[in-house]
Amino acid sequence: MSGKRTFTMIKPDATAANNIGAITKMIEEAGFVIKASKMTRLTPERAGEFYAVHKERPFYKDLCEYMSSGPIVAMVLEKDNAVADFRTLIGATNPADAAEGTIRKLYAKSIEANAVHGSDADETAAEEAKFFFSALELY
Ligand code: IDP
Ligand code: MG
Repeated sequence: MSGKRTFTMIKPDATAANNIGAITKMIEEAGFVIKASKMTRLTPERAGEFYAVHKERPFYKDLCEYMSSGPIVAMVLEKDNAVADFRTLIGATNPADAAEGTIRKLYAKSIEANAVHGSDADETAAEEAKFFFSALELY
């Protein structure tokens, strides 16, 4: 049984391009309810902690620098089948491979600066939500 929540960030390329509203509108129109939302900024160290699963990858250092280059908007989203449906809404990691009409196809700049994060499983969604929000905020 798939869970009802996922976690996303609107990434620095999309906040810099003034696309917070457009992306949030797509998320809401796709049926997701925003349960928590916070505009904030990561240090390179904190970005490294968030993406620790990728620490052996060649793009890790660049990714941490990019993710700390400007503000992000962290959100917890609710919908049936949230994780999988959100991955469908955002499209492939590389915008060149993303399906027409997806958030990354419309707004991503590159494989790295790809507009949005989406959790890959229910368990990681819960961990990522806790990375940004207190228990009181995750009602
Ligand atoms: P995902 O965000 O679609 O789940 P992951 O493989 O988990 O993709 O990678 C995490 C993030 O790392 C991506 O969203 C992207 O910002 C960056 N990234 C992934 N692969 C590459 C790459 O080959 N070059 C540069 N950055 C990458
Ligand atoms: Mg991922």
